[in-house]
Amino acid sequence: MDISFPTSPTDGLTKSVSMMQSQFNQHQLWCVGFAKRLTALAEWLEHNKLADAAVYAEVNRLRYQLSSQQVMVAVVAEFSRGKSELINALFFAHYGRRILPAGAGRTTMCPAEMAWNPMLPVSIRLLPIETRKEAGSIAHWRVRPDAWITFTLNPEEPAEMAQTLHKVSEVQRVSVEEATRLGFWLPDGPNGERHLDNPVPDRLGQVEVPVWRHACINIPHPLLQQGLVILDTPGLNAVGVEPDLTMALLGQAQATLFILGADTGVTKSDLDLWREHLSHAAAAHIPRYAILNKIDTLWDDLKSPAEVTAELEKQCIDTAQLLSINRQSVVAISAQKGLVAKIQHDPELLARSGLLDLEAILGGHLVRERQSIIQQNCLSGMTRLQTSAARALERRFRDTTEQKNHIQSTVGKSAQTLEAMLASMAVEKAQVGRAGKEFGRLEEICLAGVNQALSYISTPSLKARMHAMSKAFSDRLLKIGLRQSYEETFDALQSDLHHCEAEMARLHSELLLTIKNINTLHGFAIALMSAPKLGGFADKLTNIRLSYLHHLEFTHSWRLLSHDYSERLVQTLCMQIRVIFESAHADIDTWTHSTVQVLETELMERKRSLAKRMAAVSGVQTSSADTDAQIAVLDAQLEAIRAQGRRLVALSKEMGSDLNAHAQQNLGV
Ligand SMILES: Nc1nc2c(ncn2[C@@H]2O[C@H](COP(=O)(O)OP(=O)(O)OP(=O)(O)O)[C@@H](O)[C@H]2O)c(=O)[nH]1
Ligand SMILES: [Mg+2]
Repeated sequence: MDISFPTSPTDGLTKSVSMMQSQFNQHQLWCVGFAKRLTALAEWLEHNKLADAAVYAEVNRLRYQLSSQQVMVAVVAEFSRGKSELINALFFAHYGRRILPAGAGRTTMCPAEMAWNPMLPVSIRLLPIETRKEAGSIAHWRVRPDAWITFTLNPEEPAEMAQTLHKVSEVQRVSVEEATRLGFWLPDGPNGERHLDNPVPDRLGQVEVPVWRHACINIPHPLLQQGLVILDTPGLNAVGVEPDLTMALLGQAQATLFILGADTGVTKSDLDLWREHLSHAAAAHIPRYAILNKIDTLWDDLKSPAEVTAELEKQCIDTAQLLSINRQSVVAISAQKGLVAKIQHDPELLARSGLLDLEAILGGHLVRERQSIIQQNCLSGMTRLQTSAARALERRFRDTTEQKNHIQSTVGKSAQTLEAMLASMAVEKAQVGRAGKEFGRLEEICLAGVNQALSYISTPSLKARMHAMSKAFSDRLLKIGLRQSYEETFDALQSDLHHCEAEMARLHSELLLTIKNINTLHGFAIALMSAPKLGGFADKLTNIRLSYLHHLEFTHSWRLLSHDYSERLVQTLCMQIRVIFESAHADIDTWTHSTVQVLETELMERKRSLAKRMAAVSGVQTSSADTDAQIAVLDAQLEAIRAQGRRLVALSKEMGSDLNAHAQQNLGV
């Protein structure tokens, strides 16, 4: 993959590869190495006829995982703390100027995601604010390209590009009625008092609202190219902030940077924001860094450097204490000086800005995060591939050995004996036929059990639960009892997952017992995969449950009085729950598919082996020279299978996993 910087007018700086990029590059190397080994394994499986449709599907899934894993970093803060400036300094200094608008007062008016998708033009896509009048969360609008307005960007013309990106700051004046329809005006309190968070109308009774609801900036950058997605957010305490943004996007982020001003310290509104969006249990699972920005405001020529450093350190310690995080998670920087230093190629100022420390932390974190996601997913997929290949090799080895034993047993046998052998094989054939029927029944049991398990997490059941919750959000006057409905729905969802897993475990025990009988009675060696575990999905559900809880607290309940707000909130919530249930469904489908495939392959291979043995006995020449030749061919085949086994062991080691000892022993390697 090409990881050079995009061409820009300040190429000098772009050549000084930052620490963050070099860490990402290391990870990229790891991914490339892993992808190469995956290709080697896939080719080897194909060459040795060990690949079937399930193997191809698994290989493609792993390739997709390697290429598409995104890591989202959300930059969150009150307005004017320097979020956009920090993004400029971290990612866009090589354009030689400020690219995202950053200025005093409220600047960024809509959440802006920066990512790189080579299939799309370099552009900014904007979702008009009017879409808030219609139902649908941002996730819903994402798949409606016609609703977005696209402006192309020219990376060769940074000034022009910056001007187009100013759109994220655009505002318009609308009547209070229109602002209410758009969700920027909260209803009056029960006694007619105006809500304090509402904007102040001008002389014409109009208020300012953003022009755009969401921005997606598609821009080439080495880090974005490698799956990093940066989310710039408007000051979060604003009225009308999308629940989609706060919940879904922050929930998706793998790291959050919470920006504070060293000039102001941690203010009450910073603390409110932290408590509301970032301190709850679900958010605490995501690495959070507090970035003490604008440290240049503490640089004071009248103080000694030691005094300035001590003052800064005290601020970092205080910040860590106030936010209840480690001191190591607080990073002091000056985004603005970092940007200037990069543009003016001033290494001293760059070091003083603290930006390099932040890049190092961020790079290291992202690499670890991305690598762990990939390792978890890819290594387990790789193990599945190796296990299925080993199983196929074992089967071949067993059949060839049996064939050889049969031929050896024909040596010097009379015609009557050979006939008797054929007769016994005919009996075996009938037996295999009967086993085939049992396999059919086994498949039926399997599919019926799976259907039963899936009924707990199926779309109709989920829809009914979601409907009940949506109703609770929209119906209740002053939302009394909403919390109870919310808890009840989540309890029910957890119990659905639990019942589904329990049914799969029951099915697994039943199948295991039947398979054991078939193995003993008909001489098969079928191995059943362990039942799918849904604990990971239950954990995700718990995280979602926790992350929305604070919306239901009394202090926030006034927001829920706005019908549009609560509708968007519940839509986002439902969408996240649906994703979990669909993933659980997909896992069970994969398990079912593989189980049925194992049964069918076992039966087919057994029939094939029996046919070969019958052919060998019927065509046997009593001359020992012919028998010797047949045995020599089979010996060569056995050696070839052993060699394949050794190669598989070696490939597994290269992949960082070991083929299980049982398979190695069976293959004699
Ligand atoms: N002195 C100093 N000023 C900074 C620094 N970082 C940002 N600023 C200034 O602070 C102001 C606000 O910066 P922005 O990047 O627009 O802040 P923001 O958090 O994105 O604000 P919103 O978009 O309104 O939510 C701008 O004038 C920046 O130039 C810094 O490190 N030092
Ligand atoms: Mg901004």
